[in-house]
Amino acid sequence: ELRSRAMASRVGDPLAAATAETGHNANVLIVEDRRSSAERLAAALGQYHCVETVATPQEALERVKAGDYDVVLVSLDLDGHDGLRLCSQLRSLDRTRTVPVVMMADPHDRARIMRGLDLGVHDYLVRPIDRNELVARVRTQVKRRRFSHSLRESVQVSMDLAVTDGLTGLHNRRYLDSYLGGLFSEPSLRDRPVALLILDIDRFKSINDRFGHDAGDEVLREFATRIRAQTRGIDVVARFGGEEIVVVAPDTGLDAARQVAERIRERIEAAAFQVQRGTSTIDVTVSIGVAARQPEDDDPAQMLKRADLALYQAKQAGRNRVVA
Ligand code: GH3
Ligand code: MG
Ligand code: MG
Ligand code: MG
Repeated sequence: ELRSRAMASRVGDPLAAATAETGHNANVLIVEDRRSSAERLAAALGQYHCVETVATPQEALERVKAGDYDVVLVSLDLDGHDGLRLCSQLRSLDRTRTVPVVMMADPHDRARIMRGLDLGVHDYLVRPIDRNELVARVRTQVKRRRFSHSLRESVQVSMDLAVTDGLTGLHNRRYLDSYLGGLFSEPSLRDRPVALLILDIDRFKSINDRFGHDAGDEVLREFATRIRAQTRGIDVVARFGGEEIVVVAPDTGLDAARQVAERIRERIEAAAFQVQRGTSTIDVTVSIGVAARQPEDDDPAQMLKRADLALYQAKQAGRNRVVA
């Protein structure tokens, strides 16, 4: 057990506030079975963080489900285990999906690194791992995670039925409005970059007409699931209207948001939607409007308007595209 100090990680705590600023004093889990490598990583990060090391995916999952980690580093070269599978599990389990994951891989392993990024893994390090790069990348993930915590707490909305959409399980409009309001009214958040995506299924009325309203509902649920799989834990995904979904991405600029949107667009188009227990297969495409907060924005309305205009342009230009 390498964890030496019990770190306070709650927002409102002076230590946590300092951590949010510096990205230090975090809880880091290293999943690495090469002893010398694990020791080197722990020594480098141990100067700034509480570090624990485990050697197998099973142990890693147990720890992450039970504990409060800010970052998990996963070796893709575990003996007899699939590190990528662990990354995928960490990204998909409700209990763990908000924890940033960083892969560690050999340079010849580009293909698996790419697959990991596709799975939503946040970052990666190529061996031999440079000490400074290691520290910097971990710090970035810690800051991002702490920022999202403070975001949620300062906005003061809880996950309950009043703020959850019954069909998709996403946040509802009410949550979205409250969250967006917080981003603009909370002094500590006002200067942060924020991006917003509005996603609208193309020709959804004709899907309802051809396959029925229940099949349409199934498409909406799968649409929501695919969007969630392509976004980070800290992004807020909300049902905006009938078949429109909004993604709010904190600490994200316009270019990065455009890339996220393009990735989602591809994922919707790439595989047909199976509905009615696999008896119907429906090709679905989505149009996406993207906007980023601008310094002169006083409230969310302007940003929403720009995203909505971009969506309109995407529809006008022929659908199945991203406009930012
Ligand atoms: P486009 O966006 O490409 O312009 O065409 P569209 O056919 O998707 O047009 P529009 O966005 O105006 O229509 C959305 C349709 O979505 C209208 C409504 O019948 C349907 N819809 C809205 N909410 C639901 C829902 O909860 N379930 C189902 N099945 N359909 C819904
Ligand atoms: Mg619509
Ligand atoms: Mg519309
Ligand atoms: Mg539509």
